[in-house]
Amino acid sequence: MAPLITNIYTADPSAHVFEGKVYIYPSHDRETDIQFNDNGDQYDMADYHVFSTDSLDPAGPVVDHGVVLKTEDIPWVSKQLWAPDAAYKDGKYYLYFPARDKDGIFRIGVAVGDRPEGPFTPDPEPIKGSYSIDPATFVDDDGQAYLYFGGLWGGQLQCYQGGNDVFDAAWQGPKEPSGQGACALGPRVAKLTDDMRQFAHEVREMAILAPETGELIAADDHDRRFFEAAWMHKYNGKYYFSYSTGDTHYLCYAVGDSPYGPFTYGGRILEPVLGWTTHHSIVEFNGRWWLFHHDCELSNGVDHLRSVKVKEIFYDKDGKIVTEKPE
Ligand code: FUB
Repeated sequence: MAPLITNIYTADPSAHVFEGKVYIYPSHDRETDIQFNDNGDQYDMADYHVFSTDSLDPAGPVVDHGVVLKTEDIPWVSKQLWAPDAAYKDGKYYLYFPARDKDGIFRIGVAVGDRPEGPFTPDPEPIKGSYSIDPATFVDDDGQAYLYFGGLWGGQLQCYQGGNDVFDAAWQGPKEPSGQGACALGPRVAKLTDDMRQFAHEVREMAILAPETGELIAADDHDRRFFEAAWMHKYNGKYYFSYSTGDTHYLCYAVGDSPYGPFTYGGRILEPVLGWTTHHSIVEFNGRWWLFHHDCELSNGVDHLRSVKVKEIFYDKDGKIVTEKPE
């Protein structure tokens, strides 16, 4: 399958339908001479572009709306503009993005615009109480917005085992809980305030349960435990939380009855692609469901030079996500 965007390297695509078009909010990968490591330092992105298209079948053409936000414009940021997402509410568009603050700690910021393609003006401070990476927004049918986030290793989620306000620097780097009896760390969620710019309550950890036991997925279960790349969508009244398993390179999903969970592991959406990371979004467009993701084919396998792709996905009669159209 050919990349959807080829004029620049792009990754972590968050797709939304706004004004009848598909808008894509990706990371903008760039070449760097930073040494590769498992902390992800080589993912040294410095701005965001927004893309849009009218058509996914056939895919494109895709319009690049240019730079909509950059590091220099955000007072609290030092570096690493990682995977963003966007939301619409009451006539405004909101761009959520993770980045390291001046102390090297990942926080989540918000920037506001009048149009889906920006430009976006950042708030001067990150969202109070935010931490880690990969924000994903979800606006439920009743208009309530939620922000999901979290990522292990370079994403620093494992540094908050003592609570939302306690950053334990000793856990920095490619580390996570492990061993007999240890449960995987859960992704995080908070409702957003009506103005979409703050958390409406203390951040909560979500539960992803193994279907065979009803217990939390084990920390050592790297084929199924949450690593990063949170995404939420709703199908037939159920909440589908999807994510990457990181070092085992799968995209998986889990299903629940509430936006807070608990969620029960449901299966894989995408097998490993070329490149270390895998990250996605799922959106309905013209009555069909689409998986946006990335791989490193265009850069011949350079992990931090990725390209966005899209493919159709389906549901079987039990609501399981499948990649082939059911009979
Ligand atoms: O793009 C930088 C990081 O790589 C993202 O935040 C992760 O999800 C992974 O794709």
